[in-house]
Order: sequence, then C-alpha cells, then structure tokens
Amino acid sequence: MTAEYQVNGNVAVITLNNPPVNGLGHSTRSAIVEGMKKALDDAAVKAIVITGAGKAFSGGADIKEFNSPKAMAEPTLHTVINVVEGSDKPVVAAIHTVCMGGGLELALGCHYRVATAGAQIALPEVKLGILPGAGGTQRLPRVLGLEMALNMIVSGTPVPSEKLAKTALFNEMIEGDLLAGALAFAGKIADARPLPRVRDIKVNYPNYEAFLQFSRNTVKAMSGPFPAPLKCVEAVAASITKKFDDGIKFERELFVELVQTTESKALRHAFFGERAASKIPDVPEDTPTRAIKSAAVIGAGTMGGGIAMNFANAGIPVQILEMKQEALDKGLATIRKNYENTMKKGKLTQEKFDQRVGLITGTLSYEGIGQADIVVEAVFEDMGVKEQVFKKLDEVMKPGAILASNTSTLDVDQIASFTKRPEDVVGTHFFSPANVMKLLEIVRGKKTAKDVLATTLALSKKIKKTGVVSGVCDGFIGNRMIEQYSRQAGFLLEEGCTPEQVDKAVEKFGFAMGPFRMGDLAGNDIGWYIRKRRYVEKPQISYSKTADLLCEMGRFGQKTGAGWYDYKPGDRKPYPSQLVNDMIIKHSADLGVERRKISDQEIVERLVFALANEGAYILEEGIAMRASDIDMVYLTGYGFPLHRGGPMFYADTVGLPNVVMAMDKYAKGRHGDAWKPAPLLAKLAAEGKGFNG
Ligand code: 3H9
Repeated sequence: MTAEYQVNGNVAVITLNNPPVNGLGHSTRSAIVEGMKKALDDAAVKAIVITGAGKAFSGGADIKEFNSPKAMAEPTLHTVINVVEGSDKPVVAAIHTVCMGGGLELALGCHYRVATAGAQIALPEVKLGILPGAGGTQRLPRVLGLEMALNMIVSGTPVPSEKLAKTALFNEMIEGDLLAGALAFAGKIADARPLPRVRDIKVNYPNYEAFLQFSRNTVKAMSGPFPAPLKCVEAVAASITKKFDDGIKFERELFVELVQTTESKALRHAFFGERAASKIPDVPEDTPTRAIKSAAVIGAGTMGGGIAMNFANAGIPVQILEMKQEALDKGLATIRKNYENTMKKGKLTQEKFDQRVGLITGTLSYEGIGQADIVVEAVFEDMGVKEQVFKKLDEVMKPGAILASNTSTLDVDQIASFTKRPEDVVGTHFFSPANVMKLLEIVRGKKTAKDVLATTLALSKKIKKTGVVSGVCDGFIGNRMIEQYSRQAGFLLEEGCTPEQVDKAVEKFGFAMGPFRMGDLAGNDIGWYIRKRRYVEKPQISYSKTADLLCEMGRFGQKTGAGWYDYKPGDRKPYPSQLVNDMIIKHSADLGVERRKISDQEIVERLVFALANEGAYILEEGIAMRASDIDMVYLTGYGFPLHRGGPMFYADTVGLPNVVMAMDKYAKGRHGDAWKPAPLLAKLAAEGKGFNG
C-alpha cells in the first residue's frame, strides 16, 4: 500500500508511503482518496492528518509517470486536492524533510499546515521544464504573497521551512515529534468552522502590473532556450488577474503544453540520467566502501591543483606532491589565488578560505604521501611518465589505498599493470578547470575492485561531481567521441567553412563554445600532441591537417595570443584571423578540394551525428553502460546544450531513421568512411527505436 490509514483517537492519519520520496504516482493518489473516504465516512473521525513516511513528506508528482497514461488517470492530483480541500472535516498537512512540487500543492490544498524546522519547501517544477500543475502557481502566492511565490516558482529553489514559519503557509512549527504535534494541533482545530481554504485568500499587490512586467523582462532575459520560466510568470500573474478557478484552468493549459516540450523531456532525462549514472549493475548499492579521510595528488599543475581543491572543498585533507620546490610553490600559490578570487566575489567566507587553504599541504617526497587513502596522479599524459609514477606509488602507498590516474586517453589496464595491485587502480578523469567542471569520468579497469569503484563513485558525490563510469578504450567515453566531432570540424574547414562559421552554427545550436574557440581556450598543442601519437598508431583514419598547420604556425590559442582566431593582449574575445583563413583556403587548394557554401544545418548534423554514432559504438562495446551515461558526460563535461538532452537523446528526438538517412547522404561526400552507421544505430533505426528506449 502506498499510503497507510490509521485512526488515532478521533483523528485519522493518512501516511504517504511510497519510497524513496513518496512520489504522488497513481497508486499513492488512489490510496489518499481512499483514506479520505474512510475518514469522511467514519463519524468518530473529527479531523484528518496527512503526512509522509521515511525521508519525505512528498517529493511531488511521480516524474516517471509523465507522458504516460498513468499521469492522467483518475484520481489525478487535481482530484486528490479537490477531495482534500472540499472535505468538511479539517485536513492538516504534517510536513517534514522534503515537501516539493505536487507534495507542496497537496499541502496547500489542506486546510492547515504544520511543519518541523529544516524541511525543504519548493516548487521545483521549472527545473524539469514544466510549472507547478496542480494549483501551486495559484495557491502559493495566496499564502506567501506575489513576489516571494514568484521567486520560488521561477527559480525552483528550496527554502527551509523555518524561514517561512511566519507566513500563512504554516499554521504552526512543531518542535519534537511531528506526528504528536500534528495530532495535538488537529485536536485544537477539530471543531473550527468555517474551514480555511487557501483558494479563498485574495492576492494583493499594489501596482502588480509594473511588477509583473519587470518580472517578465528579467525572466525572459535569463531563461535562454527554456520556455518554462516565462510561463511560470504568466501562471503566477493569473493568481492576481483571474478568478481562482480560471487561474487553475490557465495553469493546467500551460502545464500540458510544457510537459510535451523537448526541453522538458531533456531536463527530465538529465534528472534521471544523473541518478542512473551512479548505479553499476554488477556492483550492488550496499557494496562496502573504503574510508577516504585523506588524499594526495601528484602534480601541482593546473589539473593537480584543481583536483586538490575538490578534496579541500569537501573537507578532506590533501597533500600535493611535486618534484621541485619551485613548481610546488607556484602550484600552491595558484590555488590560494583561486580561493582569494572566489572570496573577492563574495562566494567564500574568510573562515572557509582559511579552512580550505589549511587542508592543502605540499610535499617533495613520495614517502610523505604513503598514508593517504587515495592518491590521484595528474602528471604529463605519457605512458612512460605514468609508468614511473605508478611503480613508485606501488612502493610507497599503504595497502588498501586507491591509486587513481587522471589520464584522459591512456590505457588504464596498462597503467594498473605497472603495480602489483591492479585491483586498487582506477581512472579518474577530471575536466578542466577541475575545481569547477561537474564531470568525473571514472574509468573501470579490467581488474578494478568493486569496492574501489563504489568508493570512487561515492567520492564523486562527496566532491559534488557527476561520476560516470567508462570502460577502458582510447579516450574513454568523452574524448573518444570528441575525436569524431573534431574530425568533422576539420573536414568542414577544408570543404568551405571558416572556424568562425563552424563555431557560430554550433553555438547557435546551443553548445557553450564551438570547437575552434574551445581549441584556442584549451590549447591547440594538446590535440597536436595526441594526434601525433594517435594517427601514427592508426594511419588508416583520415583527418584534416589544418590543425597541425595551425600549430606549425605557433598558434596554440589564447596562451600564445593567437590560434584559430587572433587575440588582443588582455582580451579573450576572438577576432577572425585573415592569416588563418588564408591558410585554410590554401590548404583546400593544395588538396584539390573545391570550396563550397555549407549550411548551418549541415555543420550541426555532421558534428552532432558524428558524436551520436561513436556513442553507439561505445554503447555496443559496453564502454558505457547506458545511453544516458553518454549524455551525462556530454552535458556535464563538454558543454552540450542541456535543452537538447545530450547527443544520444538528441539523436532520439531527431529520430534514428532520420539520423541514418543524413549519414547516408554525408557518406557520399569526402571521407565517407566516417559515416558508416554503428551496427547498434542501424539496428535501432530499423526497429523504429531510440537509444533511450
Ligand atoms: C510535480 O510535482 C508536478 C506537479 O506540479 C503537477 C502534477 C500534475 N518522482 O535525488 P535523490 C527518485 S513534478 C519520481 O537521489 P535526495 C530519484 O529518481 C515533481 N522519482 O535523493 C531517485 O531514484 P533512484 C516536482 C523521484 O535525497 C530517488 O528518488 N518534484 C522523484 O538527494 C532518490 O532521489 C521535484 O522535482 C519524483 N518526484 O533528494 C523533486 N523525486 O533511487 C525532484 C525523486 O531510483 N527530486 N525521485 O535513483 C528531488 O529534487 C530530489 O530527489 C529530492 C531528494 C530532494 C526529493
């Protein structure tokens, strides 16, 4: 039963019991209505309390039901709330821990609300690309006022219950046992009539039109490609401009519209994708983890420093090992400067600054780090260098320490083989800047122990990263795919595009940065170095030499003041470079390629479908466990537009048969070999299925 019914004296208690968060799915909704009926039919019952078992009052509507017949099946949440609000016996919501979305809307339908301190109160629907669809936009302004309700609904941010204690949202804050307090409260109001209904409160706001117009302008400017925030404003506006029932109808129409948008589907995909990523089928959730109370990082460069900051931010003491005092001092000074900058922006208190800086220490000796629970190596990306480091780590690290490599492309199994304890070795691929970027690719070697994986995944949560597990292959999930994207970007230059045109098309699609601006930021020499290795090993793979020619010109990007674009001193703005464009045009001529006008659509399709096709190989080979893992890698590490849900989800929305059709077209052009559909893609397209089902 997803809600339990009990009678306590003359008060009926309906306890939502649908773990993990008492989502208001169809069976829970039915059970609430059933409970209400029983209570209304029982003459001995004078009042009703609705509360939640476990770790939530309710996390809201069951998101998994959206776009399925169950979401619309009676009793809908509207029906449930109508039954509660229309009850002639008083109904009290007893709120604790989490009261969100439909859960808060249910509470607002109750006649009274009591809560314990520390409960997270929110209407977070906007984060899923929708708006509160069960009266939240009409009732919350009635208890909190127009402005506060609008802020909560447009941002979706939770507010702690105690901060709302003095508003009409809560009738009483309960200290101690919630149920006992709620029963006592119910006893006090059992005979009070008429029953207060939130719908009967009038929203007052002087000069509300000016306020609403200001809100529309601000929200529109901030919501990018997402339609929901502005619709939230429109719905909240109806709480003051329309009669209650008309407002509810209007809210419903907007909700139905939004729930069908690709943007909302993409956000929900990301919500579940993030949670799914932490599950590994053959590593049970209760796998014991190793305690991580201290850490060490090898290398005080940009990457090592950023990684160390992650540990310090999570309260874990971390030592940084460097070979030379000068490099160590430089690295520690950079970290300090980064924290100072954050403090200057008002995002870090002096106390936290002292704490974090205090947790990071430097050492020049391997022996000094031997007792760390985890060591992350962030040295130069070269197998020879990694071999030296891991042999040394094998000597000095205590038994049971996790030996992690921050490699971005190298074979983790080979790295593990340099030690006598390959089961303790794992890849932890951080993304630059490592203290900022959300993604952590966790590379599972053939011999990586299950508890090492479980520990690394738990650690990724602790340091506030999205951990995604990848198998071992060249480049893992993210960089292996980006290679295909970069290849297409290079070919596009040879065939008629400028770097600016490619970047603009991709940025219009929604990427944070196009491939050439990204190259200039990251340093074009990095790719050059990798290509020298990779294409010697795999001479059969065709690629454009324009990037090599660029590097031969010494144009490594922003750090050399010139890359695909020109830069002015102290200015990161890219200016199209005549020199580079001439080089590209000459290169086309040298190749005998007749340059042509290329549409934005072709640019985007070639880059994004190249990603999805490689993603399909990765999925088929078991390098990624699920399509949503690949999407999470791209959403959190590569600036893929969130509203498009990731490359695999995007391919699904285009329709895999359409993707295959476009690929067949491109296969007839130059380098057609790149457009052979992965067997999985071809199969799913033929079956009319998608990567995500
Ligand atoms: C809504 O209410 C619409 C209405 O206005 C109108 C309707 C007509 N449904 O995050 P966690 C699962 S829209 C289904 O790791 P935490 C989650 O997938 C809804 N499942 O835990 C995970 O499952 P698993 C508005 C849900 O303690 C498990 O619970 N509400 C839902 O860190 C644990 O989740 C929201 O947007 C759900 N609503 O955080 C709230 N919520 O174990 C969204 C969670 O299988 N949820 N799950 O991976 C949250 O923000 C957080 O989950 C919460 C708990 C703060 C509740």
